[in-house]
Parts: sequence; structure tokens; C-alpha cells
Amino acid sequence: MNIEKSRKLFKKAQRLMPGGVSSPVRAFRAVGGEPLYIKKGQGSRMQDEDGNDFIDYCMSWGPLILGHADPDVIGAIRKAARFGTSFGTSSKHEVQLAKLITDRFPSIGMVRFVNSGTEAVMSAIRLARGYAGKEKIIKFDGCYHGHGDQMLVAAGSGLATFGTPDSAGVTAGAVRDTIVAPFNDIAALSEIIEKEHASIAAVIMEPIPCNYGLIMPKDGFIREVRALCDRYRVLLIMDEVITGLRLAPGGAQEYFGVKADITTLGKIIGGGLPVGAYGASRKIMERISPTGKVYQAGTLSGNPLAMTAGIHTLKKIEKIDAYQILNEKGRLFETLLKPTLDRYRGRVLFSRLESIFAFNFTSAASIDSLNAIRSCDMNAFAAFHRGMLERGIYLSPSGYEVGFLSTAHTEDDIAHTARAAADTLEQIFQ
Ligand code: KE4
Repeated sequence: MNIEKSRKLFKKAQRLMPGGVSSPVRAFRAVGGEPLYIKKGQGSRMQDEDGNDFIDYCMSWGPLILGHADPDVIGAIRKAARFGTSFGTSSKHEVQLAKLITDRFPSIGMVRFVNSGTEAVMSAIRLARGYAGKEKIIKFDGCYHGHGDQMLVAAGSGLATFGTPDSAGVTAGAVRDTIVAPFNDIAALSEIIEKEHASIAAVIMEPIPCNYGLIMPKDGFIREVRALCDRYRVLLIMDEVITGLRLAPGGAQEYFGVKADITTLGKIIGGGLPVGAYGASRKIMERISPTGKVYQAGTLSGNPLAMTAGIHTLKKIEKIDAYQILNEKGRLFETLLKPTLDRYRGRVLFSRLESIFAFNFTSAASIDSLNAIRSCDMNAFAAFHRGMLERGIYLSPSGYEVGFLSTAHTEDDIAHTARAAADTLEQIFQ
């Protein structure tokens, strides 16, 4: 594959930007080789600067549920852009998107827009602490909640551990009040909450962890977390930056029938433009400035173009009944992969929840903990990623990340991908 233009751009970028990238995982360090510079996307496909075409399953890490450059979304952005890019004022667009979100999430009476999932999580944690008047936050190992200091905490081994920084530059003080509990271990969570609930403001979780592989919650785990939080009057923050609008209109909360006290959103609600949001009941959200004493602000929050992209994405999802389409495509993908997965059972594991999927190189029968993902062969994943790239399939460039189907992926795309996977695995395991 000729990647000369990407290579030249990467060389220049490395002199100008750390690692040559705007976000670490894009540097391809987890899979080897060099990052491709993408020139354009259309539907299920992306084309790089050297003219190489790919069927894309990274989908910008989740936002592009309708595929690249959806004509309705692009048309709406174009129209809105003629009126300007940002006013730094209120606009009808934020009111419209707020309505669409509160209509879909019964647990969200009011919502505040920010510009990324990280900002949404930072704000949600500050709100939880301000509302509860308590300081500690419990997170789960295996869950990622953006790069806010207090969430960059090393996962301890075994039972819950108090925060130790997981990044240079994060101070011990910043993570002093963050506790890391093992995911899928309700006994460990129960033990820490019973002991510390007087100082615990909230538990934060990805209902379906999608940042260390696709970690499946044990049956009833999400409900048990909810029940523990209710019993000890601890708020439950559900980080639905990935699952929100992905699993159902009301995200994992609708899908599993478990309500959050505070919800964080991002990705899909921006339709590919920078948007994050956090929401909760009116009683909780009214603590946010200017009605309350919990401060949070943002120059481009509620940006009219980003709001427009979100509005038209959510409207189109509903109009075309996207979930029926997406979940059907997910089932087709798994069906076409089955003969290959049977052949390499014990060496390759394919996990899927509706339109979210992951390939892991492991003998494990499921990925239900951080240890399970840690036992995976990431060198084998890197070889798989390279082989799929050579065959015109762009997977997320890390064995810790997941893949996404969009409504734009055709049956031919999916069949081609299944064949490419079979050929690549044969090449790896020959
Ligand atoms: P952003 O700040 O990247 O918009 O959102 C942070 C975030 C929060 N919560 C969850 C559950 C998330 O998955 C994310 C970000 N996801 C990663 C990919 N898995 C973003 C990709 C990247 O960091 O480059």
C-alpha cells in the first residue's frame, strides 16, 4: 500500500505536535506502522491522502452512527454555517438539542452542553460533589472517563484501592479522593461503600466499558450498583459518552432499564462536531451556575454548528429507525464471521453488543474484567490490524479499543470485512 503522502505529513507533524498527533491512540503505536492521513470520508468509507480506500469501523471513535458525511447532517451544517460559526450567546439550536436529549433520557430533566466527553465528566463530578457535599468518587478499573486529572488513576489489584496517579503531571492530591474498584465485583464495591459512604459523593461507570476492550457487565451488575447507590445515598454517574444514543435513544439506561442520577454524553450527540453534555434531574442541575454554586462554563459550549449537527443526527436516527438497522448489521457481521471464529476458537474472541464490537486475541471465553483484557495478545492484534488495513479495512488502531457499525455500512461492506478477517487470521495463524 502506498502511504508516501501520509508518511511525509507524519514526518512534518512529528516536528510540530507531540507524537505528531492530536490524540495519542491515533499515533498507531499500539499496532505499529504509521498513522494514515485521512482526506475524506463518505458513508462507511474513508480515503487517505494517497488515495487508499478503507471501510471504516473506528467511525471517529463512535460519533458517526450515520457514517461519514451524512448528506442530511452536512446539508444542515452548511446551511447553519452561512449564518456564522459562533455567537457566544444563546441560540435556538441548543434549546432544540436540549429538548431532543431530555425527551430521550427520563433521568435527564435538564442538560448543560460542553465541548468534549472529558469536560462532561469533569463537570458531572464537580456537580456530584457540590450537590452531595461529599468528596470521594469511586470509579471502576477498566473504565475510561476522559483525561481529567481525577480520572487518571491507576487501577489497583484486587479490592478497591485509593487513587494513585496514572499519568505524569497528575498530583497525588488530584486523585486523593478517587477510589478504584474492580469492575463486575459487587462484593468489593459493597465493602468500600459500606465503609466510606459518608464521604462518597458518587460512583461513576461506563455501563458497558468500551475503552479496555468491550467488557461485558455480569448479569445484574448494573442494577446491583444502582441498588447499592440508593441504599447508601451515593449518586450514580453513568458515563454514556459512547453508549448514549448508540445502544438505544436513551442509551444504556434505556437498554438495561437502570436510571442514572447524572449522565454524561458526547460523540453521537455532536454528529461528528465537538460536543459533550451532562444532565440530571432539575433538582440536581439547578446547582449549576448561574442558578447554583457549582461553577462550569465554556466559550464554545452550545456552538450553533455543533448543535445543528447533533440535532440532525438525532432526528435522522429516529426517522430511519437506526437501531433496527444497526442491530441487524451487527447480527449479520457476527453470522458471517462465525465459521472463521469457530475455526480459531481459543485464539480469537469476537465480542459484540448490538453495533459495538471488539476482536481480542485470547483463549478467554469472554472479556469481563481488566485482567481478562490484560491477558490478550496485543502483538497478535497489531498483526491483525495491519493485515486488515492491507485488505482495505480500517479498525480502531488499538487492541484496547472497540469498533462501531454505522447505518451506512452495506451488506457488501460487512461480507467483504468478514472475508478479510478470515484471510488475515489465516495469514497470522498459518
Ligand atoms: P473526549 O474528551 O475524548 O470527547 O471523551 C472522553 C471519554 C469519556 N468517556 C468515555 C466513555 C469515552 O470513551 C471517552 C473517549 N473515548 C476515547 C476512545 N475510546 C476517545 C478517543 C481518544 O482519546 O482519542
